[in-house]
Amino acid sequence: MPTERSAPGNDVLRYEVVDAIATITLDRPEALNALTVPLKAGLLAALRAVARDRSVRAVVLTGAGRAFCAGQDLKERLEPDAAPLAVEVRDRYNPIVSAMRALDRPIVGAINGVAAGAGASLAFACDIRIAAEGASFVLAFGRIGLVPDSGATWYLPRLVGPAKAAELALLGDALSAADAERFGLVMRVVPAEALAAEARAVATRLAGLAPRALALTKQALQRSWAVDLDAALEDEALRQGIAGATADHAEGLAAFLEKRPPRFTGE
Ligand code: T3D
Repeated sequence: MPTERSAPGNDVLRYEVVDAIATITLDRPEALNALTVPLKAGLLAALRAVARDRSVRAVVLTGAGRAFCAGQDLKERLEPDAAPLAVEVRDRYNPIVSAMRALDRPIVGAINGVAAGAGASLAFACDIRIAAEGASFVLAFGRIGLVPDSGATWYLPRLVGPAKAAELALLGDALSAADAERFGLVMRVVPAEALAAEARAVATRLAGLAPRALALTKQALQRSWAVDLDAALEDEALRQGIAGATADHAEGLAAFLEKRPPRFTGE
């Protein structure tokens, strides 16, 4: 059972790979997993480790303790050597969101508690979210005179629609897990004690599917947001040509005809 920590010298993030599933845990529970420079570096390193490790077929992103992530660590921000805000966002937040989007494996967000500020943005950038009953999403940026960042203005309208996104972004009210499920932001809400198992079960299902088809599907869904229908139709045709040429497609067909579960290899 291989287990490793991701970023050398980083004690605020856990990275474990077990049975084709990488679990990334933000691990500063005393500060609600608020994002410091080392935590952001660790998260990016973990995502890059997944990108390199073809044995990983799905990722679970979660937080230690009672919160998922409280966004930027506001105490660190007051330190004299803190980078200017635009630089911090451009150089340390945006690469994480880009890496999550570019990763050709699905990311399941196990939202174990409050996801605030950039912590909410990280949750939005996951491909699927499952929430604990007490979890919530708070676009806390406005409360401290900032604007939503780390992809929140891009993801949120697409996930919950423009009206709800405007309400959440402008007022900064907390969206409960139950309401998040009602708006389709989370796939399922479960008791806190069931969250890890539930997220792992979804990740295990994903890990059993054809990796190439999943990667192509993730890309196609994201690309669809930027193109018109004609372009999306052509994009689907191209991707189907690629998927159709894989050994996994042949295996899927054979398994169907032989009435047995498929064994996908990623070939
Ligand atoms: O670099 C840049 O700044 C640009 C990027 C910006 C991206 C952003 O994320 S901006 C938004 C930053 N985040 C916030 O504004 C959220 C701040 N936190 C809160 O509003 C609340 O803590 C929560 C709604 C998340 C949870 O409330 P509650 O009542 O459950 O917990 P609490 O008592 O407020 O917090 C518990 C502890 O965590 C507390 O520490 P203490 O007093 O027990 O030692 C609190 O200070 C700490 N904590 C919570 N959030 C942060 C934090 N410490 C540092 N930074 C935080 N963001």
